[in-house]
Amino acid sequence: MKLLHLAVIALVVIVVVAAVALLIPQLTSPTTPGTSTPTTSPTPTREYKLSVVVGPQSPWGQAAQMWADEVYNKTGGRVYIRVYYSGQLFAGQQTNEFQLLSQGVADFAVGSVINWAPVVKELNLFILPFFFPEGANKGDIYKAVDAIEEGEAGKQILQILESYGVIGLAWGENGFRQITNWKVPITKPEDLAGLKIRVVGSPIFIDTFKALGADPTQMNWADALTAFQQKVVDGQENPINTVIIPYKLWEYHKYITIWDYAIDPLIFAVNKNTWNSFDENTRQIILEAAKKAARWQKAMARVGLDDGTSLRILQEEFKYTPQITDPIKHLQNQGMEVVFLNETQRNLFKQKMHDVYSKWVPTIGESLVQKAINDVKNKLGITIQLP
Ligand code: X2X
Repeated sequence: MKLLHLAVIALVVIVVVAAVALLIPQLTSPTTPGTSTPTTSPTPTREYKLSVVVGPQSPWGQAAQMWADEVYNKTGGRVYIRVYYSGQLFAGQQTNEFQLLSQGVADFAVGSVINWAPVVKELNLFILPFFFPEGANKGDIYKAVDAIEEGEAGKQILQILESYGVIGLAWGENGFRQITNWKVPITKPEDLAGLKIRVVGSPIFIDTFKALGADPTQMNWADALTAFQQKVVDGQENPINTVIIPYKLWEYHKYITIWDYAIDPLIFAVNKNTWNSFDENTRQIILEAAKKAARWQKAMARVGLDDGTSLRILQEEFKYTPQITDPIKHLQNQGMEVVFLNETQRNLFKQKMHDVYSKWVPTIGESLVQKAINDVKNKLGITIQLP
């Protein structure tokens, strides 16, 4: 009798464990805007890994999950992509992400070009300091980014990625990078003198900040918040909607200067072998899902900072209104002092960039830089002047 009891208990335990194991993929794949919970029962053949540097509090991380959810839903659960947030796949060393993707350790990534730029030198195009023109109208600078991504320069960049075994499916955006610090409002290059600034691992940042008289130090994002907290560094630079707000940087820094000095596009990408392993129909689903998530994500990165286009995209196409639609006001409400640079002030910074351009334009490739200049000229009629 005792034995029978034990057998029944063991059976119950086995059934419960099996049920929980089956449920786990759904539980760890939260629904993001624009997606719904899968209706078909999942039969994933294996787990695909997607790498992202930030956490789920950023629209960058949320879009990665949105992409994964959409693929899962549209393939009826056949393709299950697990999002590894906050650099889990590369143990916090964010400049390693591209290699892991190109080797297939990660199958997918929503990656920042900045983190990939140490490997793919051409990607430094986007971080050429003060390259992107403000233009005459609010939002022109964003149109210049689109012109390059959709133009000849963008096409060449995607071909270059492919030669490394990485297929770029859609362009998202971390955003224009703005500088924050706890010490002084920055209105002119001299204000940066001696300020310790945390920068990302691409060497162009070191050259740029040294040329401005600052004291740059490379650090992974995984270690940055502690460094801000302990004032190991005085400042940092990152985009407002995707990093500064989600990570509440006002808790460390009082001052922010909107100087749009570098753009950080994201690329929704897949390892080439992984891509080739899918049939045509599945590839189409993955591509469409990437485009949709990237469109939502790019609008989230720009909302309240462009000419109103992004808010319209979110509301009309996605039936989604973000919690914060006026990010600048939000920063001010949190106690930040926001400095805007006019064109003359911005030019004072740009004029200091001569040596950075002499070194980096040849590294990126003169012809690619020229293609980007032409893309902007052809689309917007704006002529980019190099320092
Ligand atoms: O590390 C950064 O500053 C971040 C989060 O913006 C990137 O991954 C480039």
